[in-house]
Amino acid sequence: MLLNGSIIEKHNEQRMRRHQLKLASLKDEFSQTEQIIQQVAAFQVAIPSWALGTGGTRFGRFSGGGEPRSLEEKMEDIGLLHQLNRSSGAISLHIPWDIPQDPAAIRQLAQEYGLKFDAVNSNTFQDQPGQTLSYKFGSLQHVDKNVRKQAINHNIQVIQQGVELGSKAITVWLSDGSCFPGQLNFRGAFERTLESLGEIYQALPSDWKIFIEYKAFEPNFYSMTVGDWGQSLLYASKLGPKAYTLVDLGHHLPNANIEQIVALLLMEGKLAGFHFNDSKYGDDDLTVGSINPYQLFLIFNELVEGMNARNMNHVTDLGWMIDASHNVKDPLEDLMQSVEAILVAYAQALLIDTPALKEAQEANDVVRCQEILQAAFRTDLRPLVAEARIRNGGALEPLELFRSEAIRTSLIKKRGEKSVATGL
Ligand code: PSV
Ligand code: MN
Repeated sequence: MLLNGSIIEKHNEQRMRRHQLKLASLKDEFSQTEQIIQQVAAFQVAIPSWALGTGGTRFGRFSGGGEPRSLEEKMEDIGLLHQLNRSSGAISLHIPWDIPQDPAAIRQLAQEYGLKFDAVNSNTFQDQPGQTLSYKFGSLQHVDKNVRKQAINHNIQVIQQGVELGSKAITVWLSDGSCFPGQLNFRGAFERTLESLGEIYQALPSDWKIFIEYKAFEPNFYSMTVGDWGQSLLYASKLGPKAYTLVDLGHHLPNANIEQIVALLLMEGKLAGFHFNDSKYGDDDLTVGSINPYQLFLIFNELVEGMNARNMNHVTDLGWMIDASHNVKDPLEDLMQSVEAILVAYAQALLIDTPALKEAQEANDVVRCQEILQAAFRTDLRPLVAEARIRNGGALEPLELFRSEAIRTSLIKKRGEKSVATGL
């Protein structure tokens, strides 16, 4: 369901005076506010098709009701999100959780909601009903060539489905690995995986990219065959110029310096983009910016500085996606919070006085370096993000409006208390 435009206008009018006051104060203090507003207004974050429903753990799943029952309803939800925040104009599909049965109709629907199709994701970490061979002991790494072939063919099919929708990249995340020492010959697993990825790479259209996502552990707990950024980069380098490393913020060992990883991948021209989320312990898939917003800001600092150094387009040259799971929050509210956190971190990174930071770095003035970074991080730039949103026709306070319009209640009425969205 989309809201009538007049509801958004009324909502904005009621809050406009306060907003203008806060905006004026920022404009008064900083010379670059207009530039930041324009850059934030252009920035889009893709919403994963698998995160519109309630997530769960192996201990249970507590549905909040009104979950989308089909790909069309998921797109309806993202259409609403995008109407409210104007920054969620893309969807990332996970196949076979969401197979577009009628690609032309799905494309038409996406156009109506103003959505693009971001990277498509393959799935060889679960066995599907009726599947011939099992992925219990891996997919692209498997010792049995037939299993590898099945997994390769699935990835090629996903590319073909993506082509029909206008996607330009496939993200491959493998759960392949081993649970016990001795189970796997590491070199053999790497070589088989590389060979399989090579076949998928050959099937990429000329204007497509392949994103290789790494993860330190889970579901395998002794080794992962794409376990860290070094291994991913090794695959990507060997595969060729269309292969890149995808960073999911939850896929590192505790305390990893993700911003440094990002800086070096960017330097090498091998950073694909992100699966944004936040975590305290592992792959917690929590709301972006809910646990460690400073880390998110430091990542954006490296991104802005690194992309500028390579003359990259902030909006189109990397893949910006959320990969989160919502166990206790309303998925749409959670996604609104995540998108807002990403935009705030981006805006703050744009505010950093880069020449001054460079100067302080050259002078080994460590104190000043910290002051410069934290001056930007501690400035409340939410009014700039809100201004970008309303200039694009969105709501000043998307979350408030979502609640005051009782949108979840309407969705429950329409879809029922017990509807279950596909995904994890
Ligand atoms: C794996 O943990 C992962 O991050 C991959 O991106 C999967 O595609 C996704 O989560 C599944 O929820
Ligand atoms: Mn991910």
